[in-house]
Amino acid sequence: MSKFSPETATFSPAISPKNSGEGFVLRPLCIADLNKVVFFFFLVLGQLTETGVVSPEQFMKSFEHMKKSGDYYVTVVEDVTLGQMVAPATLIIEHKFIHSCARRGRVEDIVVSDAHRGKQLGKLLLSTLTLLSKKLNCYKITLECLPENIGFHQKFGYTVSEENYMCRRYLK
Ligand code: 16G
Repeated sequence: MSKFSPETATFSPAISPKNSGEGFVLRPLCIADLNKVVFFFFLVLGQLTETGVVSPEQFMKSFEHMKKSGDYYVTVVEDVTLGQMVAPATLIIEHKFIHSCARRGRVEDIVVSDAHRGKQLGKLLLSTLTLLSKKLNCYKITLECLPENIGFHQKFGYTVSEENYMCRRYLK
């Protein structure tokens, strides 16, 4: 098994996807979470943005769609003692025609529950998904963040792009 080499960020104490720290497990979101801990998934996402009200049927439909596509790596850190998801993040693989039909990675919806900050969980998620995008042969990986989070992402090799992020919102 190859060693976890995040390339840029350093961990102190050392943690990795296989050993995420005492009482924490990093894993994909799975269907069993619907009945178990998905409530906490939305609770934490609510610390990033508006989640809206999501019924179990809506959750299942989106989950199945993402799973079937094979391009969504919805990842969570679970506090196994509490049985709560405390940090979700998603890597999405976009398929292109350019660059010889290349793939582009996007990191989305990464957030660590405020009660669990300072445990390197955000670092672990971002390192893991960034490394995964490389293993999946993405030619680049991008993310959007607030100005105050630029410094954090730079530690993982991300740079501020010359291109501007433009957005037209349909919902607030
Ligand atoms: C941040 C997130 C983005 C998320 C958005 C939600 C990261 C790196 N960036 O930009 O993924 O979708 O916030 O905000 O996690 P919104 O609801 O205003 O779109």
